[in-house]
Amino acid sequence: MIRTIATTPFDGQKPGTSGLRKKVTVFSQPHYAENFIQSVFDALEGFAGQTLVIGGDGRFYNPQVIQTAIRMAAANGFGRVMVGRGGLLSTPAASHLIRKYRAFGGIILSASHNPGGPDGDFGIKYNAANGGPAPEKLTDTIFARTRSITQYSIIDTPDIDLSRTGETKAGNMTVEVIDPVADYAALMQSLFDFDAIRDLIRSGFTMKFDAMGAITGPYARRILEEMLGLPEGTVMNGTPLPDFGGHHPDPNLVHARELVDIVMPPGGPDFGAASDGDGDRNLIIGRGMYVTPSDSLAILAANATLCPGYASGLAGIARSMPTSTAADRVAEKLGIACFETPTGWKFFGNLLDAGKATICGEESFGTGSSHVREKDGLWAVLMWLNILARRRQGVAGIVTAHWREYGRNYYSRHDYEEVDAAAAGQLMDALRGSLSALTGQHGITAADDFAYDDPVDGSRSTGQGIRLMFEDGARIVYRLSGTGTSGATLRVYIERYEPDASRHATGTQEALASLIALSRSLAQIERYTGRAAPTVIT
Ligand code: VG1
Ligand code: CO
Repeated sequence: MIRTIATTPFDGQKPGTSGLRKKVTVFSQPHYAENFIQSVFDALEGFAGQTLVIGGDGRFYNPQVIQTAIRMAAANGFGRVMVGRGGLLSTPAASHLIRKYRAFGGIILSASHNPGGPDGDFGIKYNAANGGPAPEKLTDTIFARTRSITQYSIIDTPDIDLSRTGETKAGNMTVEVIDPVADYAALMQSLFDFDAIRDLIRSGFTMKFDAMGAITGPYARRILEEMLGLPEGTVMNGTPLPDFGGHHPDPNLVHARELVDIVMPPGGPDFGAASDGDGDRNLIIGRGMYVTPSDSLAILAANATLCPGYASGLAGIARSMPTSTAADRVAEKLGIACFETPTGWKFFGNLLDAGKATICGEESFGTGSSHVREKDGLWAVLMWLNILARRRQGVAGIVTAHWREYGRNYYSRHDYEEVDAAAAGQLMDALRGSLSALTGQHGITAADDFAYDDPVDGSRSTGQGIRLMFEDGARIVYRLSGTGTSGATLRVYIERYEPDASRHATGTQEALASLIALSRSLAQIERYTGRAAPTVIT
């Protein structure tokens, strides 16, 4: 039944910040997905007879690649695959399953927050036995393999029926179709005080959760509506659709407009949240209050002991380099370590495995903890609910009290999307070349190209973003996105610390105005990209 198919390498199968992401039109070329999956298997050792978890965010082309991945896992000698019913698994749920059932690893089919549909994006990422994204060493091996691949193995078998839970066979391999939500929901119940949240809801608390037509619909309906008792309709856009219903499933103020318009005005619900295509990001808003992801990380860390799963305290906090330093102040007060890693969740894995960090976060709407090895959208929502239930204070009250205690880190990210890739590269090169000249000007006390030395395995990652650090603690960071699929996206991260509570009510863009102007002129953004302003501001 095993067939060996001759193939030739494709250019550009280099995994980015989070797996390989390309247009569906690229992925659906004959042998394209097969080449990448075989390269993943070729880069691994010792999986014969072991378990592989497979699932995806339900986007267009998911059903086809799920079947291919199952057939190839069987041909390559895995003993069992666990697949979410309908081929569905959120990224954090897949991470949990790998850990809980001691799988060898997992394949997650997703391009996360990137748009879906026939003209949208598709993606494949591999997660290792710890449940986390493949570390750079492994993604480098996978990439090298994609450049020399000559054949792949696949079994000849009809499509597996993934519509019902239960066991069947694909060749000699067992295929177990599981409820995608059950194990994850049980994990959430073990971490958070569901009784306290139910009491809060009975007291009249109201919320909306926007699944954005993507994977978290079934998870949110089960947990928020069925288990916690929020009324039906709390979950909006709750059915995973191949094109996400036309949504760009990126939970920020721009793309989650529908939710923001419901929650922000007076008279809106008490709380609003959203998650992205694959369920690992979160947006948190309260009536009249948007919580920046960097603040959310700091607030969750400061209040963690209110949640049963974290009652004994945190070992440490980790944040990606561009994330604001709000969490650092919390770590300092708690007397625990704070780690600064490059962008991408793969860098948190070692810290979590070694027990050095308990809570991690990125400015890009990602927060998570040691419960899995991915960021986790619904986890963050439930942690906020647990904190709201215990503090009996609104979101705005909690955020402003946090600023009063720790000071406020005004923070914004400006994205210049789909700019010319060569021009973006030149802009970064020019900045890199001017680092020493910039030091000493405009109050810049240090400027570098961020490099990270992993404190656990000693590996070094270079070229992770250009940092300009100012004497008053402000920062401007520049980096190019590693998840886009057309042209380049320049991300500019701007941060300023304001300790004085009487100055905490300024609008973010206004508070950062002079730094924003400087971020544009120093990098000569308009000259290189032709753009006078960013396309997305968060
Ligand atoms: C972006 C974010 C990064 C995040 C990554 C994957 O990467 O900036 O913080 O880890 O997306 O998230 P980049 O390289 O485009 O800046 V997800 O939800 O897309 O898996
Ligand atoms: Co995502």
